[in-house]
Amino acid sequence: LDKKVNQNNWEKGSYINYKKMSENLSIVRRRLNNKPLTLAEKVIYSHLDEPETQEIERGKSYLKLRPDRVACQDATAQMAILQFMSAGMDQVQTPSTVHCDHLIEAQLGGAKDLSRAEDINKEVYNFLSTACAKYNIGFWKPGSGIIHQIVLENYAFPGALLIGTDSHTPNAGGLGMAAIGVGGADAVDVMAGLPWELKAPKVIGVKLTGQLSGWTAPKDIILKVAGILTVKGGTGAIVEYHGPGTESLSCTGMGTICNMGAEIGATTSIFPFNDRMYDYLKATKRQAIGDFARAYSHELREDEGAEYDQLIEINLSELEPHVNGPFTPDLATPISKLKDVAVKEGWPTDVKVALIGSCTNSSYEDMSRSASIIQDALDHGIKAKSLYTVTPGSEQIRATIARDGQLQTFEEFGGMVLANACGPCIGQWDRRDVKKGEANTIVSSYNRNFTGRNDANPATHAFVTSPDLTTAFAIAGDLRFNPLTDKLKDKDGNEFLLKPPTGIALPERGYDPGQDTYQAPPADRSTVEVQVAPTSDRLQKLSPFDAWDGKDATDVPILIKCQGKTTTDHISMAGPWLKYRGHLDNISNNMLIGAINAENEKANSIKNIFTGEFDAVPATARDYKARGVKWAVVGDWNYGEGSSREHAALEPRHLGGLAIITKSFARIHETNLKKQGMLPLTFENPEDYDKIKTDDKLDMELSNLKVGEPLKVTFKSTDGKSWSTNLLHTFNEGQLEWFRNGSALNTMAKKAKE
Ligand code: MIC
Ligand code: SF4
Repeated sequence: LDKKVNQNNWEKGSYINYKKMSENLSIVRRRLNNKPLTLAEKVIYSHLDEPETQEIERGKSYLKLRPDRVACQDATAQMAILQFMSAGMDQVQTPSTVHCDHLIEAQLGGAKDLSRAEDINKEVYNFLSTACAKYNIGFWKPGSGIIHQIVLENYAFPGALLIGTDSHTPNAGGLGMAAIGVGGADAVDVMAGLPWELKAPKVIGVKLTGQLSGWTAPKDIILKVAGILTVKGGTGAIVEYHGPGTESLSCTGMGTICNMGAEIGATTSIFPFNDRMYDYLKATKRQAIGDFARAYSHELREDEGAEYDQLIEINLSELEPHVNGPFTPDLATPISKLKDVAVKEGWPTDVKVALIGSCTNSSYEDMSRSASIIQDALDHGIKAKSLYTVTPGSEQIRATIARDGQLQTFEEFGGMVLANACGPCIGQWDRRDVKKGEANTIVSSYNRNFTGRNDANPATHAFVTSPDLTTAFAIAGDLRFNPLTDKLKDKDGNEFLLKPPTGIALPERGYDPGQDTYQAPPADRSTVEVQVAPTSDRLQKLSPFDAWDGKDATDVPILIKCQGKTTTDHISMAGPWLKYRGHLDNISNNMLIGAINAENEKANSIKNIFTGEFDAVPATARDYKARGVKWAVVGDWNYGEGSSREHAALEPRHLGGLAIITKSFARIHETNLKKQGMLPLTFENPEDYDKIKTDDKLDMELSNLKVGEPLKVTFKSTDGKSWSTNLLHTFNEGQLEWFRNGSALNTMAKKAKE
């Protein structure tokens, strides 16, 4: 393990440290009396900052870790880098990359959309590219592809620990890496050389037996798991796949499964190192890494007898294709039941648009399987009934399918090949085929389907499934279609059954790298200037938040009591708002505009307790702020589900919020709130949620806020009555400092001065 093997082909001198990892593991093993370990534990514990002294208890201890890398995408990198700049360092302390993928809107197709985006986002791209050059960060230009594909193709390696400012960072688990989604402030810590903190995850085992065949794809494994565990079932846990069934999955297929583990709230998902990963490393010009991983392979899988906190078994030979949705990714329906369920539920059955690609499903295998289904349809003289779009995951995939013919097949079918970017997945979609408010159905191979996400139309019923089924729906144009049993009519009216998809995992002639889209940091970085114009409406330098005044809080109004699902898309919508991701004050105008007010069941309409008038959420918050009144939000289960965007925490902080009180939180959002000096609190008795009236005011004994102890609060109603209850929190001592100092960043600055 003494060899010097580079982490990737782009950076010199960032070596894979299996030796250190193995030494750390021996220390931990000794301390845990040689208890058999899961793979997830091995990867995490081998990255401990202080393996000798760190307390280690699954689900309890806060671990201080040393990630190997950091990856950021353009929509979250802006805020991360703005925060890093305030740390005053001259370069990042951990190898980092930035990827331009979220800001490209789908309108006319790949090349045109890309050049339009380059024009519209010029200021932001300039900022990111100069900041990367200045601080020694690898920069992937717009057009290079989606962060998670670029990471899998270039940076992921077995046994590594990566944090990324995007919730689907776990995609790299397909290459045996623990890749974890975080908010920008967490990334800043690691870029600044501080250890990164994570509550020691529990481990959910998913044992795969049997083998996939026919219409069933890797995606169906995670669609099924999402149905079992639900959107909050993975919270605080790493999902670890194992068993003989893992051997038959392609590396990119395993990536798909790990990617969508974000939808069940899992910290990350991971597969053991196997030959399929080796083949993928080799195909992506990293055979030396594959060989090195083979030398360390005994630590790249679970120990015999390792124990899981929960175990799920799936027999792949019996697994049916699934379709999940609408509006939530855990509503799983097997294809054999879909027709009945759709009719019973009254879902629109016309499939208006079918979209394949995204970070979840845009591998060479995905593309060739879909192309094989389409070829079958074309051979029968029929084309797409639905609109059909393709987002290749990377420039390398695009160039390879252009060379190998799949791209032409998509176009012949009537498909539109969009830029190598997120596009419609994040609402960067100039959709024109239906009017706002019109109920309709779209099907995609993406991972998320929250209300209004793709096209900002709350009446759109979005379903997620494999690219194979998405393509089959495009051919039939109908959600009731089951390609396993239902016949189609060819151009002469003769019936035929589509052949099950076929496709190869890795291109036989190797990948075509396509255009060069990488910008390495220059040798001389000292003269690079990073520019943020004071007049910009897209970028704004940050000013530090105020520290806590040391007093208990009294008469805190409830800005909004949110009803039902409140995802990060409800708290800080993406799509049209992505353009303000670098400007805190401007983006704050979208704060909670999608959340449903429990008082009137409306979005973006809340009562101002001072004026009695109903107004928009951001406007009301700004009014309270102007009056010097701090406010709280009340929420339901799994508040902040979805994205890693820290804007969902920065905005309430910026507009004068103090506490967010919910039945439970999604992990990344809870940490984001703490980092920005907010108080994420949960009900000791979830039923308390029902007792709260929207015009109640709260008193909170903040001076009694202590680690591991509940916080006493009193709710006072307008009729003079009051009741007290306990709220729980997960702050540790260091995190309480963030609250007291006003934010984690203030704490870092304070420490730097000491
Ligand atoms: C998403 O899929 O919701 C996003 C857009 O990729 C987000 C990141 C963001 O909001 O910028 C995520 O998943 O973290
Ligand atoms: Fe982009 Fe969609 Fe993947 Fe998020 S889920 S990174 S928006 S492709």
